[in-house]
Amino acid sequence: MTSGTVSVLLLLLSSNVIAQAPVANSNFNQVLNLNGDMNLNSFTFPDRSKVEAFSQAQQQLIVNQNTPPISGQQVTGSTGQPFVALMPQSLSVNTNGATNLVGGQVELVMDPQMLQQNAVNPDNTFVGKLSPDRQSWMVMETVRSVNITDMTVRMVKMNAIDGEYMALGRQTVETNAALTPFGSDQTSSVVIQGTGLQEAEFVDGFRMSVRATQPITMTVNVKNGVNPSMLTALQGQTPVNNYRYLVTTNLAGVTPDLNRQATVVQLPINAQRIQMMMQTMGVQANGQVALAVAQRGVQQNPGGATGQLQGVGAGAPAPAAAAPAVAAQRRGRSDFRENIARQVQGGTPTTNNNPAATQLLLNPTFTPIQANAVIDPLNMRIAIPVGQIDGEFIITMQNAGAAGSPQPAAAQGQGQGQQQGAAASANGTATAAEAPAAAKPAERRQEAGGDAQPPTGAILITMKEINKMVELLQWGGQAPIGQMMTDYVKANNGTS
Ligand SMILES: *[C@@H]1O[C@H](CO)[C@@H](O)[C@H](O)[C@H]1NC(C)=O
Ligand SMILES: CC(=O)N[C@H]1CO[C@H](CO)[C@@H](O)[C@@H]1O
Repeated sequence: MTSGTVSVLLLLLSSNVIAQAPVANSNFNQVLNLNGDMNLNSFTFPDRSKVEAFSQAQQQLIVNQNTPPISGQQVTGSTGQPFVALMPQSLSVNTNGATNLVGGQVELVMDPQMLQQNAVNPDNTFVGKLSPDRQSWMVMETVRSVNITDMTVRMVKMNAIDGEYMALGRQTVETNAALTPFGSDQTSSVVIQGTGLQEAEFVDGFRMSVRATQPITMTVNVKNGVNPSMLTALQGQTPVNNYRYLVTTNLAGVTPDLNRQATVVQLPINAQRIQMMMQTMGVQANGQVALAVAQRGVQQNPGGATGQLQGVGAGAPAPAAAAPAVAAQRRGRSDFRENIARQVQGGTPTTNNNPAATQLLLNPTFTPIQANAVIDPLNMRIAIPVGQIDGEFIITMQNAGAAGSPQPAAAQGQGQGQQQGAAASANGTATAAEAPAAAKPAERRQEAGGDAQPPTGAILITMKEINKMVELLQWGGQAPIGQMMTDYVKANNGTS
């Protein structure tokens, strides 16, 4: 939809709104009664925002307008960005601990002028709820409802409504899933504004959540194959896929003191592929594997030119700095050694001698990321925080014995683990025969065996869980309705 269409829509709407504006029956900053008799409680406030709920218990409610504590750009839970606020003030809702609400809703009124000025398609409007740590507006797509007749947006289906809410608009051309393409050029780059937490999701569900204090330009690309020589530092872990994610930013692996940056990367899990690999590995029905994320980070400049690097993150997000960085990353592994040679000789392949460009060599091997990993079974992703996002990422897996038993993976002998992992690896990657024998000492896992804790950086996933994920996929993430009907009819001798 063009902004022209939006303005026509808005013109039509503003006349509607005036005609149909509901009458306020409640005031801000007033204690209101939520009846516990399962009849609808409906409160309309002077700005036309509305709070509704059925309740199983008698409760009290107080609603206020607030100055938003964070900007409308800081959003988590959506696929795309950027976001803008569509209300001058946020709405805070407080009850005396009501958790027994039924069909709780918060309805916010979007400012038509803010919609128009920011060229936001009304189909791209959301209610953001302030996260518990007050760092982002959380968007929940499954509990979102937009009424483009009265220009309201709602968060629905809540059992508890306490929180702070804000109407937000996403400035993307796409509605619903707004995914970023893989690529290494400017057209597929994501701009992180550098004012808080922001997210972007790529076409396969690979997701980056970045909190930065300075602007960052970022691209993500996929690279075919995982060379066995890249796996020598892994300790029995096998790559799940036969490709790597390559993340490149204009910071090019340098984290200047100016930029306090933290990132959570989320890698999608192909449940069917993992199920098949687990079967190939001989994982039993009560067995499990440890999934982890490994990174091939950027080699730190041996000369340590950090003195000059302070400027990298400063000022405007320099596309000029990003371009040579991306170009350098695009060069294949064949250029790897030449590149080193050039640097050793003191030469530099970039035009303006930008210090960032000399930081782009990746470590030869993947190493497991040592941080707390979390599995998101709903979106089928593994999430892990990283301090440095430039480089390549892969998901690894390792047989972890029977579910609930002591964790044997960490106790495995290194050589043995290496061979087992390599032999069971996905196609196109190492086989036991090809894997270089003289592996560098791998980073030791900190946890010794003895309890059912997964090693740091890994999450345990059982055969049962993977089977459930595959079944969910087959039925579109829902209860298998058709199957249930068929089974029910069969159980009733076809008479139902
Ligand atoms: C959407 O807005 C129109 C106009 O105010 C109203 O008549 C209608 O009931 C609203 N729909 C819902 C589901 O609230
Ligand atoms: C799971 C899978 O596709 N395995 C194949 C890997 O490649 C070898 C030889 O190229 C095949 O024999 C396997 O069937």
